[in-house]
Amino acid sequence: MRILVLHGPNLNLLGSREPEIYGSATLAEIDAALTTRGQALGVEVATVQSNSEGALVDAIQGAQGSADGIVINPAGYSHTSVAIRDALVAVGLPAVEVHLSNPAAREEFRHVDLVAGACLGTVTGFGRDGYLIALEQLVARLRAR
Ligand code: CA2
Repeated sequence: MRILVLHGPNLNLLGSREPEIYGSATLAEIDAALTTRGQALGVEVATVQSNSEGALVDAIQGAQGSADGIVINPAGYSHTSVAIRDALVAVGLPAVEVHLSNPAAREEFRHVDLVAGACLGTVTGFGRDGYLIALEQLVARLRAR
């Protein structure tokens, strides 16, 4: 089983700024933890970060035929991107959305999430652990199919 993990814009900055909101783990540390958890679960994990909406859409389209499911933190695009939502619906792969912080407890513009409805579920507010929860839940649901 292969899982694609997608990180959206600015998440490459993790660990350098705003640790009180996003935690102190770097993206490389999160990716390493996902790879290790993937090995324990017996699944292959591939990770991609992009600051570009189009590149994220391309990666979602490219997952068709090469991955069984998607974990995605669309970051700021969560609140604006019809294109990412449409891509997830178009490929039809099961996806789980993750947010390090809890957008519902933050500014009002973060309360709108255009991507959530294209996902099986969303994990918010648990920092780095949210990615691991999302991976475990996605794998469990794929195995139950
Ligand atoms: O909580 C999350 O995971 C978010 O997806 C993070 C996005 C934000 O726009 C969403 O509302 C919630 C922002 C990612 C920016 O990441 C940074 C990391 C370090 C320093 C500055 C930004």
